[in-house]
Amino acid sequence: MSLVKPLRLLLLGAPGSGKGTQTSRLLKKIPQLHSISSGDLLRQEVKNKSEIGSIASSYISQGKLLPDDLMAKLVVTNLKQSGWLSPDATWLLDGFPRTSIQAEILNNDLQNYKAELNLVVELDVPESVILERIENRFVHVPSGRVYNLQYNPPKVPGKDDVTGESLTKRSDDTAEVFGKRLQQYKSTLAPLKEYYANKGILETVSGETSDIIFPKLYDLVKRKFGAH
Ligand code: G5P
Ligand code: MG
Repeated sequence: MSLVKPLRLLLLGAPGSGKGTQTSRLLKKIPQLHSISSGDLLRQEVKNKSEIGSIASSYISQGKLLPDDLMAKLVVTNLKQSGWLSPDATWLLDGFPRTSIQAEILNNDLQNYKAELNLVVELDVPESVILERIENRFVHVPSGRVYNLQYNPPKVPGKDDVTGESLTKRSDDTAEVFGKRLQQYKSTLAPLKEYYANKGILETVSGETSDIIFPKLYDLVKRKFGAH
């Protein structure tokens, strides 16, 4: 699909709701789309043993959110370095902003470039199906590609389909940390949704599986931004 106007999309959703999965599918369908996942950025920092990485690893393994200003700086710097702070750029954010303070900081920065978010989609997936998904998740940290042993297993066990490099488990993909992440998500969601509802750009798509959600998400983007 080609878009008739720039799309700047935020995907909201509980841990394991399929933000990364939907991002990969959209990237395949919309050639001009780019994406940034705040969690992937942090995991790369941890892997590279950077200063931010050493701060991030303890927050992540405890299922706690990093400070708002640090997250905003990390993501906005990345947008800038990628050359996407322009009114013509089309991109999506996965996992940031996830507090209303982060949303305000981001909005102030994007306003300076006339590149504010113009669509926010909440992925609404029943809690009951999520835990099993992440207990079976393996990730390829350099690319952010995700696998699930049942749902989308790698072609060669333990290896990334594209690079052949080893897959790893996330430190926060345990039942205990998942519980904390879910609580955290619920406690910040209402003000965040209100922030974007007030801007008139909030939509929700619901479903038990990513296969049910994707066509709804794709149709929504097509209806609002697409040519064909
Ligand atoms: P992240 O990395 O942003 P979460 O917790 O928001 O992490 P997560 O876990 O990455 O979100 P997801 O991307 O929504 O989940 O889900 P996914 O990876 O696509 O799918 C989950 C699994 O299910 C995969 O194995 C996939 O293959 C499988 N799957 C998908 N669809 C289906 C299906 O239909 N059926 C089945 N059976 N399986 C399916 O954040 C991590 C941490 O980083 C910090 C925090 O510490 C956070 O906890 N952080 C931030 N801190 C502060 N502010 C921010 N903005 C921060 N962003 C990150
Ligand atoms: Mg993810």
